[in-house]
Amino acid sequence: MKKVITYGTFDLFHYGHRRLLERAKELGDYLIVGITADDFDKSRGKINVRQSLMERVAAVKETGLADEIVIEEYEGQKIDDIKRYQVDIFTVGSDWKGKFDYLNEYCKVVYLDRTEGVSSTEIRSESPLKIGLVGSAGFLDKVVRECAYVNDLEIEGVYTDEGISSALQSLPLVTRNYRGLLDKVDAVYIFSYPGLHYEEIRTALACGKHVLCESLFAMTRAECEELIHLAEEKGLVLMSAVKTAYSIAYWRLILLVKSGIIGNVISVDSTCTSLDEIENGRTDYKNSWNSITKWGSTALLPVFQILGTDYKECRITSKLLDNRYDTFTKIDFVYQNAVASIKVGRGVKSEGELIISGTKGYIYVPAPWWKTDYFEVRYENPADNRRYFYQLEGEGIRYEFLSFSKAVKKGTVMSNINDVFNKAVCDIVEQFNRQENFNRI
Ligand code: C2G
Repeated sequence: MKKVITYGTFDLFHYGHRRLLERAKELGDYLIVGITADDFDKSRGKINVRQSLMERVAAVKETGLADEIVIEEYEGQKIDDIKRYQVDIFTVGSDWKGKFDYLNEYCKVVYLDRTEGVSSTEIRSESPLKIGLVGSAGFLDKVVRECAYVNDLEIEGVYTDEGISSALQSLPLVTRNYRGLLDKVDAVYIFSYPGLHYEEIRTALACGKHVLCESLFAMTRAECEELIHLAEEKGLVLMSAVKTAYSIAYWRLILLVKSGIIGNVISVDSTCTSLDEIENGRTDYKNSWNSITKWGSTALLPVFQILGTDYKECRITSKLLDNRYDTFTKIDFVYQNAVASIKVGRGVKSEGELIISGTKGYIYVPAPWWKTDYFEVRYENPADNRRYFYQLEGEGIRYEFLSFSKAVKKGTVMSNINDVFNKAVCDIVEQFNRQENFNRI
């Protein structure tokens, strides 16, 4: 019996895939199809896969062409499979010509002509989500570059009153007229100063546009709840853009903690600092970010996602430049069975690490933890320590936009950040602004 093996993602199964499998089948008597696992695709840069592994397996199964299906999970698995299943022929489309010649050492390698005129990427991009960028040009320049990796969205324009870079200049629409931008797009990404978010979100939702907004939605819990309710009422997606939440390493860390790998969590300590110039020399929220608004959401992410938001006590201590601009803030939380502490600062430099302490061990994430691709699970016996590494491209921005575009397409907010978190962050900023539970140093 002549055994043939081929591999693929097979996302949004189409006739190019079918033709490949049909011709692969004709090469022998028994066809094994290897389908890539989600993580394996992500690790090799295929982040836009729309369907789950099980959906893709079902699509291949329905063809009736595969005698056996295996899941491809790691680099080099092809050699293991060829040996394990005693394969005679490895085949793949001609777009891979030359890439698998090394397999000639183990079996015959056949490249089959790729079917022109169809691809999963083209199918995904058939109705791209049109996005408008709002706010600070410097960061938005990075966003334009990151969005190039996300198939099914297009950046239609930018609304900013700052000088803009060539990347932004090349967009179809560059305007100082917010409504003018909203008329051209399906959704907006807001990275303006925090004091502008509430109005910009409310206007966008009122115009029927989905919103991805950096950090916090509003300066008070009530305003945040009003925006969330408005989005629900209009069937729109309002999503928080704390890019750390979309990085694979961070998300795997949260899942490991919840699995009990370090026992019960007793303490979460996170630090985020950056020595920055005060924008425009002004300290009001409509012209600059202070420490609590720039770093608060990120630093609070592991605290609220691990320990929740039902803390019993919260103590805010800040070093203030004027009545509102904090150059450094420390917040201490007391929960029923745990404590937490965050330190954020735009005028102070510290070690930006995250430490999650548990009854069996602890997790250590080195600085800058908020864009890490690596963390350690450490125990009393160092021999038991485990290290985790997950490739992170672009600090998580492209994964954040991918999650946003998927949420809009599916009409459900599948964000890694829920509204309980969003409200709790606004609540903390409100307490800071009212100087409630507050110390000044
Ligand atoms: N294919 C094709 N014609 C198309 C699209 C895809 O012949 N229009 C072939 C590809 O060459 C591949 C198979 O169909 O052999 C599956 O394609 P994809 O799902 O895009 O996955 P890909 O990553 O290209 O698969 O490690 C090997 C790779 O996994 C090959």
